[in-house]
Amino acid sequence: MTSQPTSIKLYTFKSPNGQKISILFRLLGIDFEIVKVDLTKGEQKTPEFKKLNPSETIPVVEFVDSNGVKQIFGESAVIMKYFLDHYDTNYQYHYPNSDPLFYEQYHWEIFQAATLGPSLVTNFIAKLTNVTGVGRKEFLKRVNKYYDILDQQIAKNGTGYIIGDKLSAVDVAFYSWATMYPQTAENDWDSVPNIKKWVDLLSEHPAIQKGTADVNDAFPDFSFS
Ligand SMILES: N[C@@H](CCC(=O)N[C@@H](CS)C(=O)NCC(=O)O)C(=O)O
Repeated sequence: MTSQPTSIKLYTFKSPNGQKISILFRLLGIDFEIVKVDLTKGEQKTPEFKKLNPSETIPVVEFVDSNGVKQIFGESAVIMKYFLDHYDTNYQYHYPNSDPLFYEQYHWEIFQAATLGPSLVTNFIAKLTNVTGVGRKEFLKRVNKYYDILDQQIAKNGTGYIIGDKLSAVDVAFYSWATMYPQTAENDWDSVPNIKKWVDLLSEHPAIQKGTADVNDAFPDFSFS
């Protein structure tokens, strides 16, 4: 078994990308400390934070690896891969490269991190800054299109999960984004019945509850609505 990292810090905010990692940590039984980065105060733009992640985004992890080397990096998909490789060595929550689902899992994880997530954020910022007209309609159209793709995938897979027949890191990647469906798609749950059923199923899981609460409890005064 690969030896494990120590002194894990998660730089995060009460937002979907932050919750993605705290949920994964809870699922894998990883001890970690939350370092709050308040995006509403621009704390992601300070010189200190930019040394950790020049992209000025959370999540970022800092830890000491099994060779005693300090590691610091961002990008939620990479953070997930690192901790799954080190803590899920018997593949309870992801698929090895010998599995037919190996590339499909990365298809969905990258679709979340590179396609659905950024579209939601762009639309959300457009809404906050009162962008109207064709631009705004286009952003919203994309958001709804990507949620529909997820809804259809859950129906097509037919097991209650996004891929395969077990809860996996793919479900974790989408969960915190999907719970914001009414605000981000500006639509009601009836439009995505398969996502709704899947959200309800995952919401019962203790690790998902705990990982969501970790981040929410750290920022009690902030709400997206
Ligand atoms: N591709 C990055 C996106 C991270 C991201 O956009 N994080 C948002 C919060 S959900 C953020 O930190 N935004 C701050 C900003 O853009 O100033 C990832 O998956 O980690």
